[in-house]
Amino acid sequence: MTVSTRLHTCVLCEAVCGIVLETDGERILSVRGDRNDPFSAGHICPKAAALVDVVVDPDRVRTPLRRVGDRFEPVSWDAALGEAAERIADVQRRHGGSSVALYLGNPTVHSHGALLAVPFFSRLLGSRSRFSATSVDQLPQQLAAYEMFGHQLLLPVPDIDRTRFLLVVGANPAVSNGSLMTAPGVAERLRQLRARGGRLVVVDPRRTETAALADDHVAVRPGGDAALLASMLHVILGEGLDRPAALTDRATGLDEVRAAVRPFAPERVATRVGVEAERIRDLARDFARAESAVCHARVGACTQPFGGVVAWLVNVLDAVTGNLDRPGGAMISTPAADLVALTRRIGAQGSFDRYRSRVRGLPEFGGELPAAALAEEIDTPGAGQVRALVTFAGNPVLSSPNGARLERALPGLEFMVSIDIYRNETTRHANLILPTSFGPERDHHDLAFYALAVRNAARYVEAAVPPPPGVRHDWQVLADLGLRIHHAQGGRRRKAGPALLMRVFRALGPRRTLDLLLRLGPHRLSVKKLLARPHGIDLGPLRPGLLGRLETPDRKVRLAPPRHLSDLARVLTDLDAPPPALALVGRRGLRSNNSWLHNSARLVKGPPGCTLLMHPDDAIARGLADGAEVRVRSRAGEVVVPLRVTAEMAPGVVSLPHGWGHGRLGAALAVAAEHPGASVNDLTDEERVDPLSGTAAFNGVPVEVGPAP
Ligand SMILES: Nc1nc2c(c(=O)[nH]1)N[C@H]1C(S)=C(S)[C@@H](COP(=O)(O)OP(=O)(O)OC[C@H]3O[C@@H](n4cnc5c(=O)[nH]c(N)nc54)[C@H](O)[C@@H]3O)O[C@H]1N2
Ligand SMILES: Nc1nc2c(c(=O)[nH]1)N[C@H]1C(S)=C(S)[C@@H](COP(=O)(O)OP(=O)(O)OC[C@H]3O[C@@H](n4cnc5c(=O)[nH]c(N)nc54)[C@H](O)[C@@H]3O)O[C@H]1N2
Ligand code: SF4
Ligand SMILES: [Mo]
Repeated sequence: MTVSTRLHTCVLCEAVCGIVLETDGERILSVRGDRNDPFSAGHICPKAAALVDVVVDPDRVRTPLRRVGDRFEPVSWDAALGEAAERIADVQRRHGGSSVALYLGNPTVHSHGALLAVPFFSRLLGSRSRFSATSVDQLPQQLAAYEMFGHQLLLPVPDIDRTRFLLVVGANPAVSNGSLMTAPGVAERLRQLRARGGRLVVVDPRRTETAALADDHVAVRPGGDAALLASMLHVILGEGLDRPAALTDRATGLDEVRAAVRPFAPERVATRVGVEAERIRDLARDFARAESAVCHARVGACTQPFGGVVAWLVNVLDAVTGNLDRPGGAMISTPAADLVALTRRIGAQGSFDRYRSRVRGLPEFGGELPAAALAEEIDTPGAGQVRALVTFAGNPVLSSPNGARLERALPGLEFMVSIDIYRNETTRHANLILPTSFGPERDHHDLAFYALAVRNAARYVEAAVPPPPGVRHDWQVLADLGLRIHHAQGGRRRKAGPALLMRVFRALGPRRTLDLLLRLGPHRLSVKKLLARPHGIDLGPLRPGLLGRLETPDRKVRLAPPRHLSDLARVLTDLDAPPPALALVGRRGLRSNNSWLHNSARLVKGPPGCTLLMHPDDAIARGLADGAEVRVRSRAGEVVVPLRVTAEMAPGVVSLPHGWGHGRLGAALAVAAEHPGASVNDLTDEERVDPLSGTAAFNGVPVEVGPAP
């Protein structure tokens, strides 16, 4: 056996760690961090080893499968693609284009081939019923960027390597490894921030692993962030701590913001926020007076009832303190392939509320409807009902709010096709499963996450091992299925353009397409140039540039977008709402990746990952002991899970991770079935959304907890 080493990039999270794989040509034998990658410098996390496990997993789908009764049988690609296209076109003929829904899951963003193919695929499908993980994740941040900066991908990245004050709101980078902030080895970067005299403050109802690294932990009451940020702005603008000079001629709406935050005095919000007024005042003053400061908000800030307002106020806070678009504050990356320019060219700079979902009237964003509405669009009869579904790299049964309702709805579909590497809780409902290659089996350049990196960097790696025989790349499946659907629809003239572009893309392939984008990009790179520097290249620190790239009509930052501004009224009303006895929030585990790495034996071994965390006072009040099985109930449903009693939780708040709930009949995940856990999304409520953006409000769900029956 000849063993060689191949360089690759981990595709499991946003940190894009460079990795060195040992392979015998077919299999991967080991994974380690690439110390010569200038960006990740050898860092990896425990999940990286699971790359190997997925590649060789006996449960992986390696041939197209067709469901016959409760069983799945292998079929040829030709038969599978032909049948899928015919059935989709048939449903569309009978019920209209939007009767076929599309759901794109998180790993889509980790494959440049898929990212390039998806826009053409969507157009060829021709449906307004498009959904993705965006609306269970970062949508509020994209909406704020769209409204304030004119483009949904002008997402300011915290300059964590230079800032003097990092305020983390509803994020746990020590475990998640950073999100909308590509920062390999982020825990070390946070330690360095403190080592150079900077301050780290974490706002989270749980004393998280990140809070443990911080100077201060602010145990906010779930959903109290909007009031907290508004109050900080009240103090900063009221005490003249803002730096208006930084915004003169570059922003509009400061007076509206000033007026809007006036009712949010610290004394007024303290109860709702769960923090004393004096502490809010100090936090505001410290942030404003710091040499540089930046706020990093993520999932806990977005997936809650005020996610839209929070994302907006975060940008406002950075802006009025003079920290928007300057070193140590928030800036945009300058990636090798200019994603902002590319998306603008294809008309994808963003859009909001051009139409609404049929049943509940939730707003469209960027051509998509909120995932919280998917189940009701399937199970509510009437004109425009969704009758067929295409999923790509997603597991919405476990990842969307009230996944149990979605699960009940899926069997009612006339047809479902899933493009995925596993037969899991969602794809087991499909009539056809189309498998794809996986990370190390394809070339990789992180089109999406270099655009969100805390330092400009680039790396292009070639496939390290071949995909299993007969398995195709994700972009090939999207291209072939898209073109066959177009054919089955009768080759409509209206779609001649997208069909031609898809054929050109199919012929060029992602490598040559990307090469073009790199050559046109700001660093004038190419695949060849990147391959000559296989460990990746450093393109320097973030530079100011956001203000020069604004796409608002007047090229100014819109500090007070009307819809955000008026949504503050809801925050004000909420100040007096009584808290639920227990509010459920989410978390992530270091050895877990959303719903799909639990089939890796080495990641699931050890203590159970799916436990309910509860403060000792709450446990005593309910007579519950550490380790007991407890029943958690919400409006949507109930689950039974083991309890962990810990003072890291704020009283009144319990925490359960998502992505569990395996072992369901018909799924083929043998290891995961032995460590099933329960799905928190059988408790979360599809009716709870941030009404401004339509984003799922996973956090703050009222629950009752008692002994398991
Ligand atoms: N309660 C609660 N729910 C949440 C969250 C939360 O914090 N709390 N977080 C939300 C967030 S942030 C996200 S991003 C979503 C994720 O939600 P989803 O994207 O719907 O689900 P994942 O669990 O990421 O599932 C990814 C799927 O992609 C497949 N896959 C992996 N690699 C590939 C590939 O290369 N090609 C193809 N074709 N398939 C592949 C896997 O087998 C799996 O089926 O979950 C959300 N759900
Ligand atoms: N190990 C691991 N890493 C991952 C993932 C994974 O599943 N496992 N998933 C990846 C994905 S898809 C994403 S999007 C990122 C997410 O990355 P992060 O957002 O950094 O990760 P989370 O752990 O979801 O952090 C959310 C935090 O919000 C807190 N929270 C809940 N409700 C509230 C609230 O009302 N206010 C405040 N202030 N905080 C609240 C929770 O207690 C939690 O600590 O992680 C990525 N990285
Ligand atoms: S931090 Fe993220 S990118 Fe790095 S090894 Fe872990 S999962 Fe992979
Ligand atoms: Mo996510």
